[in-house]
Amino acid sequence: MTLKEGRVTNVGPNPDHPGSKGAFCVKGIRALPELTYSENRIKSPMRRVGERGSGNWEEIPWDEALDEIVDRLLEVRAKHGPESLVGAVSSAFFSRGAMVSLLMRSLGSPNWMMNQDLCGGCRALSDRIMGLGIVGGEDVDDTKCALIVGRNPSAADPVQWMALKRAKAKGAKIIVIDPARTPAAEIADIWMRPRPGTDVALGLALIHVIIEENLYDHDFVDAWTRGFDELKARAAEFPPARAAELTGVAVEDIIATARIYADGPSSFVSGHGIDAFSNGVQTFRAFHCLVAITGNVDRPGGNIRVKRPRGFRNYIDILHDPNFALPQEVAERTLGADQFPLWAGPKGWQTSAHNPTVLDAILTGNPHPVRAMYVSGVNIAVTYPDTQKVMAALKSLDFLSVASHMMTPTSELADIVLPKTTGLEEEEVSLEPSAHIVCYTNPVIEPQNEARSDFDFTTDLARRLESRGINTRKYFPWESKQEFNEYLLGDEIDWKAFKENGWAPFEFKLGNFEEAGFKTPSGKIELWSETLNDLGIDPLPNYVPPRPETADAQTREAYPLVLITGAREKTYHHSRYRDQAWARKVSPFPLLQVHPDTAATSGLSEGDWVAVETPGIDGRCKLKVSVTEETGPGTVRTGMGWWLPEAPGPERGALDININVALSYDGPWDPVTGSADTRGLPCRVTLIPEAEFPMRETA
Ligand SMILES: Nc1nc2c(c(=O)[nH]1)N[C@H]1C(S)=C(S)[C@@H](COP(=O)(O)OP(=O)(O)OC[C@H]3O[C@@H](n4cnc5c(=O)[nH]c(N)nc54)[C@H](O)[C@@H]3O)O[C@H]1N2
Ligand SMILES: Nc1nc2c(c(=O)[nH]1)N[C@H]1C(S)=C(S)[C@@H](COP(=O)(O)OP(=O)(O)OC[C@H]3O[C@@H](n4cnc5c(=O)[nH]c(N)nc54)[C@H](O)[C@@H]3O)O[C@H]1N2
Ligand SMILES: [Mo]
Repeated sequence: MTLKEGRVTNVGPNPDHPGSKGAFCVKGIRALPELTYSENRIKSPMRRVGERGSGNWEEIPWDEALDEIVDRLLEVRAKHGPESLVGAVSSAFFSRGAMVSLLMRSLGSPNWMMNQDLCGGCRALSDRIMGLGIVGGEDVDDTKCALIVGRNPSAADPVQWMALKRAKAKGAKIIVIDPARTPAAEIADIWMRPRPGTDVALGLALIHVIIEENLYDHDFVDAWTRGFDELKARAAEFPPARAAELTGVAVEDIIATARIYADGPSSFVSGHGIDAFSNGVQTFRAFHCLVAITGNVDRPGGNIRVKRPRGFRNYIDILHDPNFALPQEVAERTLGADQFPLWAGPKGWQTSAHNPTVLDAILTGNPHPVRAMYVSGVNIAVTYPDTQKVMAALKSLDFLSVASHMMTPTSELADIVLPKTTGLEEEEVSLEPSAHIVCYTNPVIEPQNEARSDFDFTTDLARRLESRGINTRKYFPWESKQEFNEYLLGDEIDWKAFKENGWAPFEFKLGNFEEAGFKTPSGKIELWSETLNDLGIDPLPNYVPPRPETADAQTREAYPLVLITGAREKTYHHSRYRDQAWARKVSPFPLLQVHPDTAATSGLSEGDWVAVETPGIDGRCKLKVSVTEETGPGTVRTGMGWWLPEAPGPERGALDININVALSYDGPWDPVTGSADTRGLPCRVTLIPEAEFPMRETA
């Protein structure tokens, strides 16, 4: 950061940083300072005046805003019980996640939503069920083979992308599995283009070849895994020829990949493309079994188990710590815990709720009323599927408060809005698993206007609740953010040196399985999962045909194409930065990628405005056609997060150009995570008349 007279004038990369090694994201360099000094930032707490969503606000002091939130939450609680309160946040990877959950617990509610069912939840649960502990630990720098599955690192992760290019330059093989020809596919030695949602068959076929050709790591399998014979039997059902048929990939590519990958050391680089769909956990299980049987666990060039400094706690640990727990019988009533116990509730991954179950409870009062919501750091009116339903749910609440940087389609529906500090204005501690360091975010400037940090105002709310006779101390024992951060950091790292450097390395060992163990019933990596078996779920990775293939003939005819959503754009972070002129100049329109052959057969041309629809939901999303070979024939691909800050509220375009308008959140759901499909869906694309165009041509 370059500062002049207390103002950030420049943000640049840091080649000395052991995590980034000088790689940077344009959003960090450009969008973050622009957001911080933006005229569009929420300057002060605000109270709605007039109808919900009418866009009329009055600025009020913090004291008044927080007192009103406390009053209103307690009112709803008195009338409908503690469980009628729900929190919403993006995840528990940042302090705000823990804050939202702890606030709800203070009030006696186990219910809080996060968007990980739409993000990395299937990967995390597969990893956890098998006892691997490798999420985020790809050792790309030392690898001989990077197997990139459903990941587009050039757009989504510049640090990883630079590492992959370095590895390639040093002679590592790059293998990509992606229906789209991404920049990673362009530099790949082998690129396989499966039909969306079929990857599990590929994973099982790779295992098949590796076992058949005796290329697996016998010692590792014998010492540290359980269920190899069962996995072998399952993989035997997936010879390359069958997988080729199921996925559309060439037999030779499967065999060549298996041999290169088994040679290793190999690193499995996974992404969102095989996550967040109704067979996401089993898909990840297949690839995680591949990692395990080849011994690529916790060895250089493979997938490293997450290490941490002595005593270090992350935000999720707090949520699982008995000191911060709700009584068992209350925790068990988390919405969705009965159906998805490994996801929601006390035994669940992050203890959060199942979002679609919460939305239904809001709208129907079943299994009990949910009447008030506290939202911080998530824009659910854009980023959850079924935007109409989400907005109807938000509109129906008795009380909604939203903390954010800017007004969004979510905060437009609030009763109280709180202004949030940006990353330039607040302190944060985080673990960087792939670099084995803890990172420090230094608050380089004072908060603009009235902005405050999540820790600060949530703790303030907790103290106000305490003065009303509610014991929140148990959940909020820290007096300051610094005290909280020191609590997280543990005893190995010297706080002072850590703050000065901006990061701290720590001692760690590789391959210390004896000492570290595997957190499964058997204490080994479970290729065959006892945990899943006990829940009546297939204990082995299984193939489930994707939605377009299981649809009935009528649906197939009406929805002849396959839709992928979520392709990341360098300029935007989900729904963020949509008001920034530079970003809109680079990426002015919500695009739908269409292959030239599909364009020809469907009568579509470059620049056409179209409506995209999927079965089981009324909404239509308007997108602009981009004819490109980046996507395959029959598969159309789009991004996510589109809305227009300048459009009329409260929707601001979120019912028009946001792909989630055209997606259902009602299932089918992954049996473990409850994830709904956001890709691999049957869809239809129709031209729309000029009168319905959602935006002017010159943005
Ligand atoms: N610039 C930018 N960077 C971001 C974000 C952002 O919004 N903007 N968001 C961040 C977040 S939270 C996330 S979760 C990550 C997501 O980033 P990634 O993990 O890279 O995920 P996506 O871009 O959704 O998809 C990756 C690839 O999966 C492919 N894919 C789609 N369906 C399938 C399939 O069935 N099989 C296979 N094998 N591949 C498939 C897509 O074509 C795409 O190329 O990005 C992070 N980085
Ligand atoms: N169809 C479809 N839907 C998807 C996806 C997809 O691929 N396809 N991707 C999914 C994925 S992977 C993800 S991660 C989600 C992302 O979903 P969201 O997390 O909702 O996405 P963002 O746009 O990043 O919204 C974050 C909001 O929080 C505010 N904010 C940022 N930092 C803070 C903070 O520190 N405190 C507070 N209080 N507010 C803050 C921002 O101003 C912004 O309004 O979307 C999911 N939705
Ligand atoms: Mo995500």
